[in-house]
Amino acid sequence: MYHGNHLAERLRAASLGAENNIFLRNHQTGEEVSYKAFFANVERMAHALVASGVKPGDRVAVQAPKTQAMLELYVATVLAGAVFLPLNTAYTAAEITYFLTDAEPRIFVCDPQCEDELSAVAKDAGVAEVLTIGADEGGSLPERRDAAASGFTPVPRGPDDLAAILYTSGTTGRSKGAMLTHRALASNAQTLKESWHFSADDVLIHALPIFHTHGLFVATNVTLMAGSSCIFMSKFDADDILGYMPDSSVLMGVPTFYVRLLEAEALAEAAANMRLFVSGSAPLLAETHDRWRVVTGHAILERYGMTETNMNTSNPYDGDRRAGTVGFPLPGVELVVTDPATGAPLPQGETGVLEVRGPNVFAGYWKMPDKTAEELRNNGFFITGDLGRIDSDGYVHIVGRGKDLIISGGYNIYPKEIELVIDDLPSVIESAVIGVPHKDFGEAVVAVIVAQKGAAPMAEDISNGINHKLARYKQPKCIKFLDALPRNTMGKVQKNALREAYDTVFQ
Ligand code: MCA
Ligand code: AMP
Repeated sequence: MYHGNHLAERLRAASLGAENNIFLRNHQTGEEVSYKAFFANVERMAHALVASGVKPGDRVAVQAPKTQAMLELYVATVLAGAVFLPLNTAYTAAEITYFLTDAEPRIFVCDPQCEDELSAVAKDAGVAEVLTIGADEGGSLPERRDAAASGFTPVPRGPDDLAAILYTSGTTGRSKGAMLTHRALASNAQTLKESWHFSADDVLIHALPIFHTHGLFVATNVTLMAGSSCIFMSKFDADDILGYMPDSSVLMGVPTFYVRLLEAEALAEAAANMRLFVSGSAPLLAETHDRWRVVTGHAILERYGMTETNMNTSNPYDGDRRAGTVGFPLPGVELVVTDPATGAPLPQGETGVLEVRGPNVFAGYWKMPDKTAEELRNNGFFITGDLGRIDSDGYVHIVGRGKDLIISGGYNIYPKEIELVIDDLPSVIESAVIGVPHKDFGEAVVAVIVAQKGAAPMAEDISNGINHKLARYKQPKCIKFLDALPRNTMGKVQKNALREAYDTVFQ
């Protein structure tokens, strides 16, 4: 086993001696890319980054389509000792402005189609250079890669050096950059590879976006670290996935993937030879787990993670994968349940806040020492904000969220961010944003609005007013107007009452 510290070297180690094995089959182009070809491009890409002035510790920000070139950029950034900072492709220019200003990247890579608009944004944020990667694998960065020399000696990095920053929405409406070290990412990928029995024989169906932990670190790092192959799809498509299943072994997805796949008649036959189905990022309904088992004979393996911690718990590979639970703490991860008021550990079986400690935990929030101190204890435990309990068999159950968070189709949405934008509209006095059950997305966003007297805006006016400020997936799928928001005696908006009132709007 390879025990180096450098994430890029760890990701390459398994394929050394087996360089002609296929790393990636590109759904768009049909091309098969060997490990040798992939890492040759990574090395050239690293030269191109250095030629652009990227130095160790510099951030490389990217909002680009899911492509092989973007994966190369990820590994090349880490190889060059820099810090990879991927951004959701749904973010608007207004949202990108915040990230670039906060993270101060050396370069920003975007879709050529957005180059004009985003170059102006990047310039205002003080970014030195803007490069592009397009959905067709072209763009100015791939051009520079192809012109660069081959071979690249990894820039030495220690286990505590940063490999990536991933922004995660915040309760105050301001996103926080989670600083992820070489140790955190490499150790978690190694643990998952072993826990889920990944090997060079595996073929993973990769249909998740690569700007979040699930698609980038869980799916991609584990594939690379095991020397496995992946079928690289630009986005989720149920029919395409069913078509690939007979020649694949593993699928990783958010619960919406499984809900949608269950609608297909061909599922049972397609899934017959699969080895493993993994779900995470949001709660998988026990009903979905049970139906999947009945139709395919497979028990979906549910696991639990966060941007700040990578993966914390997993149902067992061998053993009972229990519906409605997220399994056991992964090897090396400690998980305790604490009293939300005092922070003291609670007796086994009681419900409280989940806290985790281990090599997987992040190094803190970028440029936010106060936030870091609030959530990361001196003793190394990270306060997740999730509410849970451990049952008598040791299985962890997530029973709710202490934080005011909506998870829609695996994307996290903080109501405060939406409320701030809606409240800013001239016709609005105040708003409350809630998540309610949705068959496809698990939860979906509803905005409840109190309008100015006499203004009487329509739902359409609100949608038009926020359209350019918020990514589409964050925008309310239902808008309701009230004369006043329900409040308790302390004056606090009673979101529970609103959730109850609008519980069935999508049914
Ligand atoms: C798309 N739309 C959504 C979502 N996705 N609305 C709410 N929630 C969503 N998740 C909207 C679009 O803006 C668009 O709206 C309409 O739905 C159709 O868009 P389309 O792109 O066609 O959607 P889709 O392809 O059907 O996408 C649904 C999806 C996708 C496949 C569920 O959202 C997805 O891949 N989700 C995975 C997210 C993920 O990777 N999360 C991991 C985070 P309009 O028509 O109005 O324009 S990492 C994490 O959470 C932790 C660490 C962990 O444990 O993994
Ligand atoms: P993120 O902001 O992407 O880091 O989302 C992390 C959050 O997703 C966690 O704090 C949980 O609330 C939620 N989450 C991830 N996996 C699961 C799961 N299997 N079950 C329930 N919630 C989950």
